[in-house]
Amino acid sequence: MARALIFDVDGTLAETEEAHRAAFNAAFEDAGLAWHWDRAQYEALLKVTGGKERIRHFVRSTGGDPRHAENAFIRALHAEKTRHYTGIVAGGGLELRPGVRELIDHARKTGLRLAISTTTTLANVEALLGAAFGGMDLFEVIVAGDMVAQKKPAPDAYLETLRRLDLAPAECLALEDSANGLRAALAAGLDTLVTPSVYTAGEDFSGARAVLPDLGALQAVGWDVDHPSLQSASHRV
Ligand code: XBP
Ligand code: MG
Repeated sequence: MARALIFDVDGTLAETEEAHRAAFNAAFEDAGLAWHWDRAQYEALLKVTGGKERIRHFVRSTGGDPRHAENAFIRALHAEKTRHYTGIVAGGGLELRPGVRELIDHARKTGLRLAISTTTTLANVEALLGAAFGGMDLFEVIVAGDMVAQKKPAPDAYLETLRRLDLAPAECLALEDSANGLRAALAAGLDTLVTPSVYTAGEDFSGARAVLPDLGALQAVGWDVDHPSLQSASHRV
């Protein structure tokens, strides 16, 4: 029986990655770099989680200037990217995915605890939750970005979330959109419900408890996150 829901952010709460891509490209332009990530390139780069890690991977895999792979350079460039991204989100540039608000309302009414486990920067979570819910208070635990040693697909963020909730994996359900996120949640011992997003639709979600087009589909089972019918293959997209 689930006692807490642990949400991923990017791709799960909202389709954020086009805003991230725009923010990366704006930061590159500001810095006078002749880099521009198009959708196809970004889809491949998303396999590397974390914006700073993604930039470093891009520089190294394209044989770029080694100075562009140094920590201080990447940190400064990524801070500009975060400034652009939070500006887009605070300006109302994103909407929650279908069913997200309703599931969170349902959780509050039924006493299910709420947490966030994400590789994105904490300021990005703050901007999104601020725009969508007026603040971060609904979520009693938020583990984000560099708060853990290793980003997804490592289980660190989920393990830290469980530690802070003081709950066992069997008492929680993870909500994810990507194979990297699913691997992280499974490695932490969590049942995981996947709602694929625009960039992750073709990924392998083996091991997920269910794969649904979006969280609105949970309405069909009365928002019962423990409902056995969710295990049915007919729920796969
Ligand atoms: C999301 C990410 C993040 C964002 C960018 O993965 O990998 O890196 O793309 O955010 P998940 P930052 O949904 O699995 O958490 O630039 O702040 O890292
Ligand atoms: Mg995600």
